[in-house]
Amino acid sequence: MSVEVGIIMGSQSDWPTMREAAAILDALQIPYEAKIVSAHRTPDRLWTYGKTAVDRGLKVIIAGAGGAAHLPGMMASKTRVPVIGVPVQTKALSGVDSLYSILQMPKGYPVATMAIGAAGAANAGLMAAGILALGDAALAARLDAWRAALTASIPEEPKDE
Ligand code: RP5
Repeated sequence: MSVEVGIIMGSQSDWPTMREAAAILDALQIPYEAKIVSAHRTPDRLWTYGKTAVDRGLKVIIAGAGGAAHLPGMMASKTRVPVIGVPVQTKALSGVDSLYSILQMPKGYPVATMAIGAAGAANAGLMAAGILALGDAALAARLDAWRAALTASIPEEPKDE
């Protein structure tokens, strides 16, 4: 079976964040590919990735970038495969720049935008899992179990640490 989830990011420096999405996919036994695809530094790579996404069987693309984070939006403009955007935290503006760049898409080209940073990347993995689980009962069961385990791990009362 072909890989159904693509994780793309603008730079190697985004990987520590985007690896959180990969960790979720690993935990749920969802195959994925991870690629560096920069809207500004490798625009031809972005173009080809978007142009071939449907034919290659991708069902969800998770795209993370920081700063002038045009990667998720440009990918959404190039393919109808759903794009989940992850705003990577930046030094200069703490990722608010990334968030606004990804979130404020014009009508017609949506990007499902997550929270800034590691939590957003993990949630992108879970969102991708939820989408794929709509048509995959075994994955749905694994996702339900993952969620139940998280709930079970939360204590009822706080303790001194
Ligand atoms: C963006 O610029 C990347 O997504 C990254 O978050 C940011 C900084 O990239 P590097 O200068 O670390 O390669 O394109």
